Parts: sequence; structure tokens; C-alpha cells
Amino acid sequence: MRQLLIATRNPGKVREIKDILQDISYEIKSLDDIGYKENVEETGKSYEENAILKAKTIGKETNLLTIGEDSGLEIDMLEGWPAIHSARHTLGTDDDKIDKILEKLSSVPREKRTARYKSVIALYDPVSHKVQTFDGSCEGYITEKRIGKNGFGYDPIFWSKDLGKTFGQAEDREKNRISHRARALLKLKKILNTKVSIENHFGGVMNSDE
Ligand code: ITT
Repeated sequence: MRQLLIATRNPGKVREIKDILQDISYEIKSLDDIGYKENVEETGKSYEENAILKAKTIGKETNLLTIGEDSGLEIDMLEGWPAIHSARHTLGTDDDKIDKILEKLSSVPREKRTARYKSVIALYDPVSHKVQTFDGSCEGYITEKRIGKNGFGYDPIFWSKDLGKTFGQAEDREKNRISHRARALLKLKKILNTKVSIENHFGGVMNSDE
């Protein structure tokens, strides 16, 4: 079976991507599965640039069909912050980053705490050297305190409009139906599930990077 590498160091992302892509006809590998140890520095100025950077750097080195993902939380009252800085805006743990956000929004009323998660997935094919991106988003509010322990990252403070509860309260299968990542991956799946051979298909539709 053909292999598809997930180029992320985030175990929460690995779990979700493996779950969402479980029905495709590829053997899905994580970086740990193949013993890949290097880190890719995220120097891009957008989700798209960073997702492409991760997919291409690791796909070229491993020679595997590779997906990279870049995602973030955008808070309207903070002019979209932290966005591409979501993983690194504050030193420390996920809890420290959540505390920083709750502090910044402490005087903001519920109706003005609107936010969204965004995800961009880049698919890099080492045979054709072509790359294609897929995006997804989901809308919600930032709660005033943590609610629920499921998911990862900001999930305990992200109240999903689709689910009517926080991602921290949601089961994996609920989040993975409507999340930003699920929506981007659904678009990717349509390409991967095509009956045309992958190299031919990408030759026809993907943007060449070289
Ligand atoms: P990789 O670069 O190795 O993929 P990362 O965690 O550094 O891992 P990003 O640079 O894309 O990934 O950072 C995205 C951050 O946004 C992530 O660390 C979380 O804090 C947050 N985030 C993104 N999607 C999320 C989700 O579904 N649930 C909770 N937090 C999420």
C-alpha cells in the first residue's frame, strides 16, 4: 500500500489526522513511526507558507508523499491574534498560553469573544515535486474559563458554534466531523481518493514548485 507521511510534531494533530484519514487507501505514517528526528523552523508569514515549508522540507528528505499542517486560533477582539503564532506566543505550556488569552479577554463580554480555528494542509509529492494546499475553518467563541478536558491545545476554551459546546467537551468523533482540520482534510481526501494514479493526477492539477 502507498504511504502518506504526516509531517507534524504535535501528537494531538497526529491522532486527529490518523482518525480522519483512516478510510483512505494509504498507510499513514507519523514522524515517530519512521524515526524522523529533525525539526523544521516555521519561518513563513502565513499558514500556507508554513504548511508548505513543513511538507516540502520533510517530503524531500524522506522521499515520501507528505502532508504538512499549519493551524491557529484567531480572536476577533485581539485583531486576529495569535493566528500563526498560536503554538509559540507565550513561553511555557498550553495552560500558560490559555491563561494569557483569558487574561487579555478578561473584560470582554461573551458576544464579543468570537473566534475561529483555521487549518491549512499542504500535500507534497516527491515524484513530481508538486504541492497543493487545502484549507478549513470553524467558528466559535472563547469561553471565560476552561470547560472539558478532551482534545488538545486551546480546545477547553473554544466553544464551537457547530457543536454547541467546547471542543474540550466534545468526543473525538464529534470534533473530527466539523473541525477546521477535518474540513481541510475532507478536501485533501477527494484528491487522494481519486482513481487516477497519484502522480498523473498531481501532474494535472497541482502547482509546480520547481
Ligand atoms: P507542528 O508544527 O509540528 O505541526 P505545532 O503544534 O507547532 O506542530 P502549529 O505551528 O500549526 O503546530 O501550531 C498550531 C497551534 O494552534 C497548536 O500548537 C495549538 O496550540 C493550536 N491549535 C491548532 N489546532 C488546534 C486544535 O484543533 N485544537 C486545539 N488547539 C489547536
